[in-house]
Amino acid sequence: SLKEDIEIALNGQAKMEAEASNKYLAMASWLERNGFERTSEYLYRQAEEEREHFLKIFRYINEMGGAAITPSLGEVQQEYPDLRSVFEAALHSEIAVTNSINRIVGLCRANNDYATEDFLMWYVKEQREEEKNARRALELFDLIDVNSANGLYLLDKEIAKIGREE
Ligand code: OFO
Repeated sequence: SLKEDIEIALNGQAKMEAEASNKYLAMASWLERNGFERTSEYLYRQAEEEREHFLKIFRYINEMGGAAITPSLGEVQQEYPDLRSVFEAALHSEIAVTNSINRIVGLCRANNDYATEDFLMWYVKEQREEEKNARRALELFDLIDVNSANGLYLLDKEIAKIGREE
């Protein structure tokens, strides 16, 4: 069974994953509306992955005898000034998720909840990968000149490859 503190923290994390999914969806839409076809596909996939992350926690809470609460989600940013700012926002969001997961792992340890700690290790690994990918996207902006003739086209193409290289 779940300690109350951990149940609350897991519901909070589920909400954060659902919000991450919505953020990626809005980013994918912005990219699609602005001609960035490939990165748009990439972030649509990310949106689906985050939805899975959400469901996985949601169902774990119930499996452990807790009560999974359907989160109400706030507004997400719909417009971005440029391509780079989308990927900056993605990295910030992933770092926030990592910090939150780490905080809950600490809570599990303090409460001797090894089952939940073990469950969360999947997220620890996943976040390592997602942060790496988000950092890699930003690195590409240093390698490819946005202002060159095909700069934006190339960035769209190269960033979209990141998710496929795993
Ligand atoms: Fe990348 O947020 Fe889920 O884990």
